[in-house]
Amino acid sequence: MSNFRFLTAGESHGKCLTAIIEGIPSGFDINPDFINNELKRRQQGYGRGGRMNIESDVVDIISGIRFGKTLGSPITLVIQNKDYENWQKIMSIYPEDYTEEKSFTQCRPGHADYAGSIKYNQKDLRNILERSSARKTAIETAVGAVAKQILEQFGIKCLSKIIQIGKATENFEQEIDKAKEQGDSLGGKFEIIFENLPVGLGSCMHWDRALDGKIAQAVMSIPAIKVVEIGQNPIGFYGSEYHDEMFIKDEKIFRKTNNAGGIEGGMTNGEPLIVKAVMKPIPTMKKTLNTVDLSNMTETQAHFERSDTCAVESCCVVAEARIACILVDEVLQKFGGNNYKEIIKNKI
Ligand code: EPS
Repeated sequence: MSNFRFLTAGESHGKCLTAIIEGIPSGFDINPDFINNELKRRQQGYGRGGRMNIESDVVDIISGIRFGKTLGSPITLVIQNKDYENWQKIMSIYPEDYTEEKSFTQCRPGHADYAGSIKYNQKDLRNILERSSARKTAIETAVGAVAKQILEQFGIKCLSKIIQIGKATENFEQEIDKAKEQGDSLGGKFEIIFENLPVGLGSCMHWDRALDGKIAQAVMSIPAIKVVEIGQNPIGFYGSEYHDEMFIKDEKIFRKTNNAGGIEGGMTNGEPLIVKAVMKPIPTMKKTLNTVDLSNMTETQAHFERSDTCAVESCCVVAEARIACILVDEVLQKFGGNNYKEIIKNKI
């Protein structure tokens, strides 16, 4: 049973992106400036493409908040797609507006095009691209920014950093410039830390309640993520080297290491939660790949449309948001209650 749940809707070049969040108790502070700042963070980062010059994502909160506080009712968030102005005819809901402009059949290896076209029986791959695009992560970032603000009211804070871009562990911009010159794309690795989590979020009692499992699902399902790690990758360690020994001082348990990344037995153990993830290079590239044109089953080159050279920094912001949504649900389950006052009392 989830306390905090949400549903999003919206196509990449449709009118807007929308989310309805349900399960937030009344009385929590929510500041739209914080959400907009997170949206800005997601849009930035070296290596982003032309679409980011068109959009300047801003959230419109149309329900659930009054005078800066949650009402306990569903919260509705909307982000307009500015680019929709250029796509109105192509994205029209009316059959009489049908045009072949911008439709394509040359599937991009690595994207959702091929499997999506078979699954949803679509000849025009735009019908798959529009929802599978990472554009939808803008509204997920807004939802995560609501979750983060609630977590902050429990003293829980989030930090993150980029560890690697392509093969580089420094001079990231140079690495991205090189890929751009070659019409190529680059992935990378990032790390996210949540501090000050209470002990016992998640569960060791059922597989689907384990916190590490929930986090892995939430991060792995972000477009282009291929690897999720919690804490230190344990490959090659002896057990005596890997596990975080426990000590006691002034009646307080402490550890000198955090290889477990803050989770033992599917539950938080009071140490910082450390999540690392690897994003693959974006599959839409000027340097096109061999593929098949699904309209006539002949070999051709993959479809290219404006894209990003590298979106690892943005992806990291999205992953922070996804993890925040999992954590806020766990925190609200643990402390219970219908309003801020009740819940904070349960925490103490
Ligand atoms: C994105 C918007 C998209 C892409 C990118 C993410 O805009 P457009 O398709 O109009 O250029 O820049 O999408 C992908 C990387 C992808 O694989 O679909 C955004 O808002 O983040």
